Amino acid sequence: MKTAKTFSLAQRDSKVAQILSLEAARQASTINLIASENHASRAVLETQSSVLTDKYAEGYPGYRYYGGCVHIDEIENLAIERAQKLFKAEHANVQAHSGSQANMAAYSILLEHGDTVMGMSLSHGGHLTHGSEVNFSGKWYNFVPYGVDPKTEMLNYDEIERLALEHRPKLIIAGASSYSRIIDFERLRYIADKAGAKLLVDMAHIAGIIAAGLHPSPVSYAQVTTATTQKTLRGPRGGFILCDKEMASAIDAAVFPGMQGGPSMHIIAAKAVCFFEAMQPEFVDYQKSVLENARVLASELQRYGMRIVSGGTDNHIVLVDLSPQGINGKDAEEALEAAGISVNRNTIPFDPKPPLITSGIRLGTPAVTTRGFGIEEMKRIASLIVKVLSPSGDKRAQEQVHQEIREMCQQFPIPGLA
Ligand code: DSN
Repeated sequence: MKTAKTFSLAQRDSKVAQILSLEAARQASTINLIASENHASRAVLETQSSVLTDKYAEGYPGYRYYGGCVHIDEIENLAIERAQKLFKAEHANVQAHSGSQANMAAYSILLEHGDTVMGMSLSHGGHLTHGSEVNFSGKWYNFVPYGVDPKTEMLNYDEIERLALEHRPKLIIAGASSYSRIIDFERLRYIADKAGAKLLVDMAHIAGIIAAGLHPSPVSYAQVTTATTQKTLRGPRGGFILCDKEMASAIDAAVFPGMQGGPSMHIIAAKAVCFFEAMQPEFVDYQKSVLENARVLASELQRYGMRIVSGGTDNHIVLVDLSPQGINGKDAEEALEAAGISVNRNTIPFDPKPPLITSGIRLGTPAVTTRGFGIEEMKRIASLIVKVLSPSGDKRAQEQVHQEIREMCQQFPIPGLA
């Protein structure tokens, strides 16, 4: 039997190669304002497609159920050490395949099925795994949702405290997918302690901002912190968990063998690269620009008469209420997509419209900032969004905007693809 012949992707599977090149072209010519997305560096992309794809490594560094793990141990230890250093955590688990699985693992050691938990309502900005009834979290645990204040559209900590003292949850989970304000983790820990609950923080969206020291860190307040690496942290798609030493072995056992089998070592290696990149001084500059770009986008849209939920932003997210414009989130998402601007429809707090329609759109600045967009580009994007969503925003306007977007995109190539 001869050794398997080596083919490039294009030679081996032209169909997949063609779809990948179409997606690369789409990304290159589209302005990506999806708040949970980013453009990973070439180093991260390269690591993900490395030889580590081939390796099984059930277990943890120093005790594996497979031979040949010497370099695997080195890479996982590196990822762990870097995560611990970056977030000043006593312990890191870098094997969780995703943020949802990181949350599932954390719940599994903090809760029994049927226990009461408080989490931010999905319709107010929380995450699917924070108690949505269509998710395992809402099915297995008794979630009491908390939301934002109807007037300020910000978290009302007095109300959260009142609910916690009334319902006495075993756990409070904090963190959000479409909340644009600073989260007061110190206050939440105070509330959790007063109610006899533990605090779990899911910092997935803001992990990069926290790593850069531009948002308070939950790590010293939460008993367990979960996150993903692909959002503001700009790494591969995956999860990780931080906790104190005393919870380390329980968390590790909850991930493997509790929930997962073999770890994705190519992704763990890419997480190590991502943590390294996040330790560099330029990463702090990048996060400063992410925040500045979001503030400029929000204030420019306001200047054009759009309503920003909570009146502004402290992070990378800008949540726009389109009700005054008389357009729904679904139609806005589709019109912007046709003009080369990628966003997602999003419920706004107290939204009268269903989740597939919504009254709002969520915008985010991590991906465009990675491309090098600054204040001037954000002002231009705001004006183009307004043009597409205005009553005169017909197909012709969409095409004019698309042309401008293509030109802007050419000036700012995606670093990982360039
Ligand atoms: N669904 C993701 C988001 O877009 O925020 C979070 O997992």
